[in-house]
Amino acid sequence: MLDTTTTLADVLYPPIEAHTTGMLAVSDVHTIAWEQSGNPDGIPVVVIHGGPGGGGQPSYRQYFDPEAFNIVQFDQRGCGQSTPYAELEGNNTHASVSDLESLREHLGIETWHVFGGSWGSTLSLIYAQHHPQRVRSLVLRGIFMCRKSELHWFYQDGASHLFPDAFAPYRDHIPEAEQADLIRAYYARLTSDDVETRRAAAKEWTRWEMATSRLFPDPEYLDKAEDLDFAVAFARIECHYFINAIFVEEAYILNHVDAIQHIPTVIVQGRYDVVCPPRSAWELHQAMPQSRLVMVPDAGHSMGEVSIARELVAATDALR
Ligand code: STX
Repeated sequence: MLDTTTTLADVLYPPIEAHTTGMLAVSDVHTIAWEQSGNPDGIPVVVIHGGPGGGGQPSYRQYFDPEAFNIVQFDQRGCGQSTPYAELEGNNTHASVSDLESLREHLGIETWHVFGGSWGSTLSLIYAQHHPQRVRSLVLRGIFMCRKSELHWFYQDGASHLFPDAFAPYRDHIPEAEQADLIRAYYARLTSDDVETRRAAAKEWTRWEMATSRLFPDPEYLDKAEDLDFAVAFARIECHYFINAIFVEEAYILNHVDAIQHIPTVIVQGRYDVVCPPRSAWELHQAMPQSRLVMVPDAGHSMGEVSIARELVAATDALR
């Protein structure tokens, strides 16, 4: 039965502060912001945020027992507190994999658990495929392998059938002549020299994603799109990665799954996730028969949904 009385606070650990923060220069251009919270001597876990371009959040700390874990978070290139803001140069999947290694070494961590949802699942998987010996386990949510079919589903024709009302302003921001390839049309605007053009496009792009992230859309969540500082980085970086097919071959993750077969993996997937529909989680699980797939019957895409959060906490508790 649908549980409407349990709140997020009931299933998460209490809010905590970071005990250490820093900035790490990772290239001539980019510096990434990082933090540690929880127990400095605890079991290391790194949180890989979504988007790309979404940035870390204080609430992500609450998915881990703070007595047990040394919780590491960082903002990927160009977003959150990382600098320069919304920069696309030198911003790609391979750079993010390399940044994870730079940060791990900087913090003196040998191996860590890797926790990521949505784009965070994409990057977690590709990181593990490049550095399997560094990954103790994977806890993944809302699987996104960023194949053409997944991008077409969400940004062009698919999710639009379920959320036609939210899709209309996203589509109609683009003149009809360009609507056949919305990612391309948005890319042109998000990389325009005109700041107002960039901001207007970022707002519509981000609204579409926020409006569709939960089984029961949350108006507070939609406000994220009104925060144009967030939206510009989020939309620009996402669109840049997608127009470049995340800088890897099509179906890279499935084609390289053998490298990570030995890594204990839990997949938490919302049944009604329309941003990253369950087919990808299912295909990953089929390709990794030893993974555990938890299909959450009453949730969409967001880790802020109670039943998703409950399963994520159960998964990290089991690592202690
Ligand atoms: N992008 C999905 C994704 O990674 C296709 C994502 N969607 N929303 C987010 O991430 C935030 C929660 C980081 C805003």
